[in-house]
Amino acid sequence: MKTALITGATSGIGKATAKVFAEHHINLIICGRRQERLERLANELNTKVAVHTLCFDVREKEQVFDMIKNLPEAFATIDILINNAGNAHGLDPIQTGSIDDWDAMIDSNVKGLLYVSKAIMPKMIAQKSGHIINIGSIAGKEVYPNGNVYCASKHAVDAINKSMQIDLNPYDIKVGAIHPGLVETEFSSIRFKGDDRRADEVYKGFDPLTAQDIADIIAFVVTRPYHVNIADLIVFPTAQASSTIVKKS
Ligand code: NDP
Ligand code: 8X3
Repeated sequence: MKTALITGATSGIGKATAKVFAEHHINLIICGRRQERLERLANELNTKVAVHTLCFDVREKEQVFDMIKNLPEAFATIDILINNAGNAHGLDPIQTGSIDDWDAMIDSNVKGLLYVSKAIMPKMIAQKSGHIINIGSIAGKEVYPNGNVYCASKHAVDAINKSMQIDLNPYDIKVGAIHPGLVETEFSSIRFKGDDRRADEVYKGFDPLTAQDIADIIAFVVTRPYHVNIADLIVFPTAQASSTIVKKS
């Protein structure tokens, strides 16, 4: 049985992916900062697969390396890494954006993804196999008004994904990115700092993607034969044509 480590498994895309992976009999290391949510999910899934919880902030590099280094023997071999943890914080013009928001996005979406990858890549190299999926965004392919630093963080994920493909190529490690458009999760509630009325507006008047839609695609990607690597994938709801073009009723 394979083992997957999923960051950001307490909510949205990461949580849905953990559930779908359990259906595919993939053992799980589920990560996030909210321990109660991790425990609840582990209790739900541990009748199907082995589940280990890791509660840490991806921005805290010592924690990241400590947690991954000290995994119990049964979870020490990681076959699949889903680099999913991340969020947008704020939606402001660059000239009035909050430096704290910028730090949070760069530190979690970019540096956190790098720390987790750095802790796991040597294991995959030693195993001579592994599969890394980086969750980017359409915001990593385009920029949109007021998206500035979030877009920059996801452009960085796009660049890191391509770089990983090149640098890990000699080691037979599969690397790919999935770049969703609008997915209804806790994402907008976090972006708007708990203003759920504003968050709900984002998904009104069209059918947004669900976390389950992305999880099903991730499951498809990880269940291809080893010689098949889905390297880069943009996924929109049908109503969306770009970051700024969404057909709403
Ligand atoms: P959610 O807010 O529902 O989930 C975000 C997850 O990331 C949570 O589990 C959260 O866990 C975790 N997380 C955030 N910051 C940290 C941190 N510093 N340390 C550890 N974990 C962290 O949003 P989504 O599921 O939508 O987002 C998942 C990914 O998908 C993100 O990278 C996002 O940028 C990307 N994405 C989302 C889209 C959307 O429209 N929703 C579209 C394109 C990409 P906890 O708070 O417990 O730590
Ligand atoms: C999340 C989608 O359009 O808000 O990455 O940037 S968007």
